[in-house]
Amino acid sequence: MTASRLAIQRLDYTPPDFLIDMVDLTFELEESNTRVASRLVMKRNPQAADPAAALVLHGEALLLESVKLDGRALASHEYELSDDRLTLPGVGDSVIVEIVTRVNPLANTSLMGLYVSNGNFFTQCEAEGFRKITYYLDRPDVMAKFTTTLIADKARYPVLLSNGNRVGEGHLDRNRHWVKWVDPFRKPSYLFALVAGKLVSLVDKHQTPSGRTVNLEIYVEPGNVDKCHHAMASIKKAMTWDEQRFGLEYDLDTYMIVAVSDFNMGAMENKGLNIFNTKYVLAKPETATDADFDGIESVVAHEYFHNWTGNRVTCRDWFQLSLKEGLTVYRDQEFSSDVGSRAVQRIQNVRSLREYQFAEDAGPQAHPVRPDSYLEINNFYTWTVYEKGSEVVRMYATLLGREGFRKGMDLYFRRHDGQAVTCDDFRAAMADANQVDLAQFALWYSQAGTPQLTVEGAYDAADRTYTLTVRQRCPATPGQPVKRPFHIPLALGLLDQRGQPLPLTLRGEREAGPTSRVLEVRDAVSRFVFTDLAERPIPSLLRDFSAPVKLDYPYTDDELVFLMAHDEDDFARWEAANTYALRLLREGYAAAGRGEPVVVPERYLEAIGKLLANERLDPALVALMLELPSEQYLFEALDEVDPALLAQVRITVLETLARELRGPLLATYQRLNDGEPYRFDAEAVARRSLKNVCLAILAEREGPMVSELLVNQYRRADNMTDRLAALRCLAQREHPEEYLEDFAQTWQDDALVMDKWFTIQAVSRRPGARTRVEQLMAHPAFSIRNPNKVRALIGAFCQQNLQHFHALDGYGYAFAADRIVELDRINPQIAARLAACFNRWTKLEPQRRALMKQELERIAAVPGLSADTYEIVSKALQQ
Ligand code: B3K
Ligand code: ZN
Repeated sequence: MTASRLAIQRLDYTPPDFLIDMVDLTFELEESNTRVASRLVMKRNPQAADPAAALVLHGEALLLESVKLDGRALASHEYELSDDRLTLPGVGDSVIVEIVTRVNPLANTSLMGLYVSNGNFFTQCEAEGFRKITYYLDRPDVMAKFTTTLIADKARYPVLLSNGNRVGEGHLDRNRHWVKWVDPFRKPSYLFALVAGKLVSLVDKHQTPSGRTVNLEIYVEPGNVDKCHHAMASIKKAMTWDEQRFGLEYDLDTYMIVAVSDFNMGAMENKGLNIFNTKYVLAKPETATDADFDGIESVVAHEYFHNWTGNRVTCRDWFQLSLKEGLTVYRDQEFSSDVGSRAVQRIQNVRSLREYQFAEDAGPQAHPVRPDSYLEINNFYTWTVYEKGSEVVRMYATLLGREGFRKGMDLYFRRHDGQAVTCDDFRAAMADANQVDLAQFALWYSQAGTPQLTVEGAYDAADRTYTLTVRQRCPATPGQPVKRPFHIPLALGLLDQRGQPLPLTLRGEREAGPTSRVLEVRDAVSRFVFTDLAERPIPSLLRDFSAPVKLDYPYTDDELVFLMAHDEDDFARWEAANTYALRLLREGYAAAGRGEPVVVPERYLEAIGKLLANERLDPALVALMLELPSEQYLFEALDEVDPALLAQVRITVLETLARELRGPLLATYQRLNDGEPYRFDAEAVARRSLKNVCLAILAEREGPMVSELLVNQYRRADNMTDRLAALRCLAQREHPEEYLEDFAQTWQDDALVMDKWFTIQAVSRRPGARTRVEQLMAHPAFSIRNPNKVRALIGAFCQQNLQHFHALDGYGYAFAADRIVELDRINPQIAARLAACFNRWTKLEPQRRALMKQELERIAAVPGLSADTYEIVSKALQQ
């Protein structure tokens, strides 16, 4: 790591010394030598702390050709140049700066700034990539109007795109052409984008309620247009939803999406020109699973929603990242809930929140939703900023109600359209629009860690009252030893012994209350007394997961089964099944650790059997209730973990289900495996999900009957969801080679399908998986420079293959460390993401703990490590 790289502190924020009114950029695009000419119309910021400050521009890996100040070329002694800055002293109050730089996009493997992928040009500027294109005030609170002219070879780059509206084009010498774009909206540099290349497009139109027509264009490489229809349908759905739910319309004449196969993350919301990972655009039933289709719909919506929450109103500084990300995740989750099943959406979101965000919040990288410091901002695009951030936004909606939340949003846009603001500004809009005090609520932004609620219930028969005592505490996190109590919305219901919902009337209330309500927990210990109850009720707590907390209530097994069957809240029904399954897995793990057999209680088997038999239930919900808590979730629930034992216990439980519930599982599978041609709609997706969960459980037992089911499904499927579900199971059984080869033969030319093939092998429990992963790194479809490939093969092995990654000879850890060091030189962001597989080393049993620590130390000692990887590894070691 470069020694000059110091942590940036939130409290050090100062307004910029200069502002930029207008930027005029001209790119002469050539693969290894692109010329960038920039003309900045600037003025001093009246809010600046130092009215005589020098003009300091950010810049990295640039070759500076010339600088002019108000038309006068500067000699090299008139400015100062360092690795990451260009300093111009003695600048007046308003000034025109003209800079020419050269960059090498072909050599840019970091995929930040301007780079080449498959012969086409792309940019990625968030968070600080623009400074790799030209010298600039590369910070989100400097918002300017951009004009961009692109010049390139006509034949190689027929399509030239940038933000805003296309205002002119023409021909030039040497077979070149130019296109000029003007973006009428002020924006920070992180939202700048350009694309140039040989691309084809799918086009459509959308009519806004105010009567404007928006052109919709999706650009992909030739041959892929037939895979863009779902993405196009998703844009239109998202536009309509935002108009109806939040009264927000799109503001430019054209909305463009471009798909690229080399991309660090999912997608990027550049103004008017979103750039997407191909994974979140390209899909047809033969190549994409139902989960892929859902992912596309929600990422397309997410990026579109950023146009208001992120672009029109942006972040003052990067510590406020959750202002746009938490809010936009909340918006995309609400969209998915409204166009699909709300309960299923909620359960899936909560499941990943618990698996990944709770783990992050309990480990060495724990940070508040609004962090206080960072070495490398790209490390803070985290589960906490995104998913916990979205839970924080959701809590406003839970506390204020749907209408109150809408009032807050309206006020937020009225006050801040066109501005760069803070999380406090958002909270103030919510509070002011509803005239409520949200001061204590601010702790959700500043305190890290997952609050723990412990709830007790006491029934007083004489008094006919039921008292709930709620205690909250929050564990210490790095730099935050002591926490104050949070303001927590706790949604709940009470059921009578027959499963009927009871009216919830708090002591002092005159009228009987509703059967579900939200309590506001504000103190370390809070008590709520419900009156007029004829018998001891069964509480249904944290309905709809009303706050991102862990809740502990001493349910008996019988009560959990009761809630699974009767709760009127679908989330709570699933939660009861999930709690019961977690309980039996923990007990199984403890038993296995003592050398005793793993037992699955009869009571649980019976409850699952009943679910399977009940054809009136939503199959998607039954599928979710049937799925055991993941290995990741279980890992977090245990101490001194032996990951191999954990994985084995989970398999033993699945085998038991496969044996004891063979009849009902098979019957359900056969009922849903109806041979109907593929359809993509909610009902068909739900049926496939339950069918394939049943199949996966049945496949945990060897035997010819199940093999035949798997092979038949693999061979006969007319869609990727079913084919992949079968292949995934086949890959864990004896002799999967034939099917894996067949799959690769069929799909060798489809990069996204080959990613699935890599992952299936990377997560295999079969002996020899690790050798296979090494062999696959040499496969022609693999490239260590492509982030999707790294995630599909190396990431999947290190994060999802518990048995082999945690092998006791230390092979997996050494393999991961080698790859992290290798990747760090190619693409630091991807290296740092992979390094997260070492975060939880202190939770392991002593032998593996020592092995992992050794590898972390080895990485930390590598000279010239990027700030990205250094930050993750050093924090992991500090715990
Ligand atoms: N805003 C981008 C993420 C940028 C990540 C930079 N390292 C995508 C999104 O959240 O919509
Ligand atoms: Zn986002």
